[in-house]
Amino acid sequence: MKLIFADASPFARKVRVLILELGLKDSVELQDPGAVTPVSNNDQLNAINPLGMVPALELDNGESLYDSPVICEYLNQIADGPFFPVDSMRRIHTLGLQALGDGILDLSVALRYESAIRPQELQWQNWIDHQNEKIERALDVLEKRCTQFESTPLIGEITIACVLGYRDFRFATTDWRVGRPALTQWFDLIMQRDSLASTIPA
Ligand SMILES: N[C@@H](CCC(=O)N[C@@H](CS)C(=O)NCC(=O)O)C(=O)O
Repeated sequence: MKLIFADASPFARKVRVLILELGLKDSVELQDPGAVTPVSNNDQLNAINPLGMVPALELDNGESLYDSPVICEYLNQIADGPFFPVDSMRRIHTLGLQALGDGILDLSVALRYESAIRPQELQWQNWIDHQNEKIERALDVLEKRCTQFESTPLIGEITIACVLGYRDFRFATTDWRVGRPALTQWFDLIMQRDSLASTIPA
């Protein structure tokens, strides 16, 4: 299998963390296709994911899988892993937590493109403010919910760790830890896992 990824992508990090957690490191070749942005074109990536986004997984039979929740669930399935429980409500809860985390990432990545790529004269402060408010609200929900997170992480917890890592990486000036002591404590603990510690974006 081949994972098309970017070092800075928090969605790709989620998949890389799962690869390590599931002991699949030797079964997945990692390939960085170079710059991936909404305004770049990468024929090799487009052939695997028509949406032109990372991560994308190319299977040995030529089939491609995207996006990160689908890839993670596939890897968990082939390795018979514990990250997507079958028990119905635990499964729904962890998928919900993953959705919340992916939502924060979608907003954060869009804001990153807005500030790093979009020409300054086209940037829209009202839009930026509203995306930031959504993120702050979602982080407040995580502060309340984190005391009930699974003690052995499922896909939801892995996603949230990647969310907070991405906030540190790209948005360090608005520190998410301020006013969120429980989430800070939870993050310090989960970051002791090798899979997360060895994939910190830099
Ligand atoms: N829903 C997708 C989101 C992936 C995504 O947004 N990836 C970004 C990099 S972090 C990307 O490829 N952006 C290029 C683009 O928007 O065209 C997933 O979970 O994999």
